[in-house]
Amino acid sequence: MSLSSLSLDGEQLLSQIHTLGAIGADTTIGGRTRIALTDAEKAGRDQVVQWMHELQLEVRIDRIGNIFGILPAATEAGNQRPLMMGSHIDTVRNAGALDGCYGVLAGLAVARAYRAAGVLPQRAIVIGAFTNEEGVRYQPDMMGSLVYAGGLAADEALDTIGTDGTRLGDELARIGYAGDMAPGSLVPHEYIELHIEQGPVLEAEGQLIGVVENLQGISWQKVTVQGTANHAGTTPTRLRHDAGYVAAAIVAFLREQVVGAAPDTTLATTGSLRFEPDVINVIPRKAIFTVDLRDPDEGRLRAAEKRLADFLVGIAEREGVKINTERLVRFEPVVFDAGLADEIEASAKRFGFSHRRMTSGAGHDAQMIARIAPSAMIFVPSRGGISHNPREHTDDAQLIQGAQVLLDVVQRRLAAA
Ligand code: HGY
Ligand code: MN
Ligand code: MN
Repeated sequence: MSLSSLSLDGEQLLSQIHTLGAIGADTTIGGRTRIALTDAEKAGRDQVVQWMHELQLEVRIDRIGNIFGILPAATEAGNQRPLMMGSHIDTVRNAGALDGCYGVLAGLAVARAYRAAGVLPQRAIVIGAFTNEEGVRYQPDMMGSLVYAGGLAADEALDTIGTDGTRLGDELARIGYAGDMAPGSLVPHEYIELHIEQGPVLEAEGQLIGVVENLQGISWQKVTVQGTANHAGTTPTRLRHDAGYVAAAIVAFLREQVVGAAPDTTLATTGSLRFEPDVINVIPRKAIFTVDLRDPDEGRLRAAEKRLADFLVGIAEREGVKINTERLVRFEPVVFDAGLADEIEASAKRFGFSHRRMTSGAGHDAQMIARIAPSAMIFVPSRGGISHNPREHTDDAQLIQGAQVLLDVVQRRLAAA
């Protein structure tokens, strides 16, 4: 079968990645920071909306601030169930320029290919930029796509209080993205998300395209240890109720006993940890930290959560502290649409791009949209497997190759429409 007839403007895609990557640039340690609903993220949103207008896309914003650019179909019937692409443009702190942004801008590149050819697709094409995929300021992550897929009520999401004490709905209104479209009202016929792998597999194996078949389960908790502040110099160890020691023991337990039980699949991360009163000569009275557990298998993920829960009971008793946990996120593993995965693989083959089927380690909006439409993902390599880091990098040629596969898959899916 021949390759798709439309052509991708790779240079424009790379240029837009660069331009968006400069918004929220961090001049101290590099990278950029566009945490959800901050002024920097608003600036990123405004830029993407402007590019959507330049492509004469209809721009719609839903109640949780998800942004949609719509390229209409050639016929009215084709507007009913659009083909959706997209990702997110919010970032973690000191992020790379590609995570999420690549998928949104590649979606615009697909729309641009249709515009450049002067043709309308058989089915409407929608490019989405979902709100708060990273979940750094407001949990859960993938929030905008979760609301869109009906997994979280919009009103509940709007009332979410962030780690900075702000209310999500107030911030959304403040940045001017409190839309009126009902989340989920544009029901996608199918959803394809192009994303960097953010891991080491494709580069290590010299593969160009990842055909993502599934995505691992995610469990986020906030753990609070309440001990007793006391003098660092006068308090014998046996009399201590040291929240700092307990937190450190839990983090060590996660690596040794939880990951240790399934070292090839279970992952555990404590990304945020703070002590109170947080001074050098006072035994911490309190430790507040996060636990991120992941595994592609639901049974192993549950076993990991249980191991941790049992350890918390024991150490609380031994050390005379109180331990509370708050669940922040719990998403089961997701299997993507086999037909779409086959289509992606066939496209990579046609281009002669090396490829392999794989699991996504990171969470993505596709895992939420998979609740309402057949969904799949395309990965491109990440240099050194680095992501959530200013050093995040994918070669220009690889970025263009991924977008070519996206365009090819979209055209084939629409030709079958
Ligand atoms: O946490 C994740 O995997 C995603 O980056 N939100
Ligand atoms: Mn992402
Ligand atoms: Mn991310």
